[in-house]
Amino acid sequence: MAHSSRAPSATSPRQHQRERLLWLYRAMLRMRMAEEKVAELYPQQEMRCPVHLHVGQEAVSAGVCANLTPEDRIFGSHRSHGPYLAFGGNLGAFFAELYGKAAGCCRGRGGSMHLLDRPAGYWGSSAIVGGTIPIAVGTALEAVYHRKNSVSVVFFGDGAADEGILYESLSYAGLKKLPVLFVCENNQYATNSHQRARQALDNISERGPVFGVPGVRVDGNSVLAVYEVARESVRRARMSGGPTLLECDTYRWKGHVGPVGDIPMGYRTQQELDGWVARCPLRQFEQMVFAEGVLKQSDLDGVKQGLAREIDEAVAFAKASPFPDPAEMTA
Ligand SMILES: Cc1ncc(C[n+]2csc(CCOP(=O)(O)OP(=O)(O)O)c2C)c(N)n1
Ligand SMILES: [Mg+2]
Repeated sequence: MAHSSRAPSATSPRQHQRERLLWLYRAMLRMRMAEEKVAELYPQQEMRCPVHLHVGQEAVSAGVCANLTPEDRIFGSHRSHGPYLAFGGNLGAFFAELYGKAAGCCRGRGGSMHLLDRPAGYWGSSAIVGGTIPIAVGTALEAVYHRKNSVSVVFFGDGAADEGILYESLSYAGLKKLPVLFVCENNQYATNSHQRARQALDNISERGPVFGVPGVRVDGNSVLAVYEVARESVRRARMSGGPTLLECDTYRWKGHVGPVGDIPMGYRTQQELDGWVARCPLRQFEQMVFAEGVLKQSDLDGVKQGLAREIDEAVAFAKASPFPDPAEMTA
């Protein structure tokens, strides 16, 4: 848990619960608002990298990352803003990277699909589907070898479950009982292709146990459900109990790539999208905390106002920042 704090240091269980809930809400809203800002500004054509937005999928990154510490290592994919923004990612470095500026987390050379910021716990992302999965396993092996208390967490899509590298990685991690958390964000689609058109069975989580890796399937739109299963998995990994494969059912609201929706393309229906929008992870969370009386509207409004300021400042910083010096092209 990084962006605003480490684990809450509250005194009473209720206070502890309140701080935890506020952290989860802030993490989800930070992703949602930052990506909505990307979508708003993208048509200005100043961000020149492709963007794969994960609006609708925020509960996965938030619920998992709430269990991590700065010693852990996070890896992402082409749809990679979530874990960066949920954990240690700096908003100024994030926007500057999307604008290709020298102040970006990769000095403007990576763009949206190649975020990397080790001080922020983000050890890399890649446009090669499944590409970071074996790297996460390698870093977990290194952690064991050097007796570090680090867990490696890799986020990937259901499309990466079409790649052989996932199974090689599960096999080795299961054999060596490595501290890895494999997090599959199953949003049902790989570009425009439904999981049913690509895989005989809807059973990604069940593919872990054949390699000695426990598999858990969870409602990926419930931040608390994700938080609970990730907590147990991370705890086990830290105690040398080995890896876990989490399959989180969720849904992307925007098109595969770019800032807008894609229903007119015809590969999915408005009705299907509407069904998932009704299960918005943020809205579900708000309904739950109000019903239980743990947080009030004013608590959440305060978070929202603070983030709006933070995002505006980050965008202004990114726009005003210089481009990298061409003389450093090969540095
Ligand atoms: C090895 C490889 N094969 C194909 C592609 C083209 N490609 C880019 S994104 C994508 C779909 C990935 O789907 P999924 O893993 O489910 O992630 P999502 O986009 O749904 O988050 C594909 C096939 C690629 N980048 N790398
Ligand atoms: Mg997918």
